[in-house]
Amino acid sequence: MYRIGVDLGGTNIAAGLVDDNYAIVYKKSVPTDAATRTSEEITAAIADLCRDICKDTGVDIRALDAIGIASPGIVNAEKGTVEYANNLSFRRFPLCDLLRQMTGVTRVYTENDANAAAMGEAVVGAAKGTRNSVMITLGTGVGGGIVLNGKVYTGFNGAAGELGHMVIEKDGVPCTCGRRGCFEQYGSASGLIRMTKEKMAECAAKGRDTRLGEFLGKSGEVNGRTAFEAMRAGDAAAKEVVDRYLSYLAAGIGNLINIFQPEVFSIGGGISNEGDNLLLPLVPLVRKESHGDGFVEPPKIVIAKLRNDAGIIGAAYLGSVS
Ligand code: BMX
Ligand code: ZN
Repeated sequence: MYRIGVDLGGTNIAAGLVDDNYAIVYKKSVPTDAATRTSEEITAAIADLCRDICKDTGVDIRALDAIGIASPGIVNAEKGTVEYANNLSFRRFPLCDLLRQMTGVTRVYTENDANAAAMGEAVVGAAKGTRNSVMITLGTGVGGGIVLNGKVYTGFNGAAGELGHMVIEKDGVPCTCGRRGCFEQYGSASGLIRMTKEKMAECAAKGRDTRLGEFLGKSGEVNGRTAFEAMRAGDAAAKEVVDRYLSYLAAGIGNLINIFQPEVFSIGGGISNEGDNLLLPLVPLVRKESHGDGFVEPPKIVIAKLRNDAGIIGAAYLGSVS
């Protein structure tokens, strides 16, 4: 039996044909074109992608057990709607109903992207075998997913688990959500990029030498790797950026550990590609921020396992529990 899991992002729509063991047997992606497409057009693109995947693999679309979609924003899984996703201009959008009509597949489910990723990690990834886990994704934003007793915790209205929007710096940097000082503004790749640029400007103003400018991306832009790479090359200013970033990450993760004490706390998203370079300095900082450290067994803090596939696998899993 096959399901299709769809990871709907602001830039790309990635989808995979997933088997009973939650392995992706075939994967394909298309651009989202979020800026120029309406919600209906994006849904039609998802339907086309599902049809393409079935055609390429010789699977009859009507024989699919389910389609699951991981979407950014506030998702109401019960209603099958995306209530609000600013980067996709979805507003109270009946995504599942429309996709049912467009594909003829009756079992269509949706969940927040990071919630789905957390579920994917819990089923076959870094938190496999546990009942209680928390995941954050360090990408454009900070996504969050809480798995309690084997189920994603969504709150009574579907809007829970927005872990990126807890304030860790009162009156800090304005966030797209309307608050100030959200974890997302400090823990995301975008936050790290902002801190890197600030440090470069500070060095330029003070006439201080830094090698940060030598580690830009292909397009000549600062990216999430710039500070880490310059630090590894021995640059002191870059180390200050990474240390500052890690201290914010530790504060945010420490808050979450104090609330949830999950068996596994996993970290995904672009920045998690740093692997041990991120984890080894981060874990002791988090321990210092964790209540009762030294007296209780600490949660395992790990890099997420499924990489970019977590959303697809978690979305496909939605169909088997609903
Ligand atoms: C934002 C929020 C979350 C999402 C997170 C990660 C929207 C549209 N998105 O905090 O729902 O999980 O970003 O998103 O409100 P990413 O773009 O970093 O993957
Ligand atoms: Zn916010």
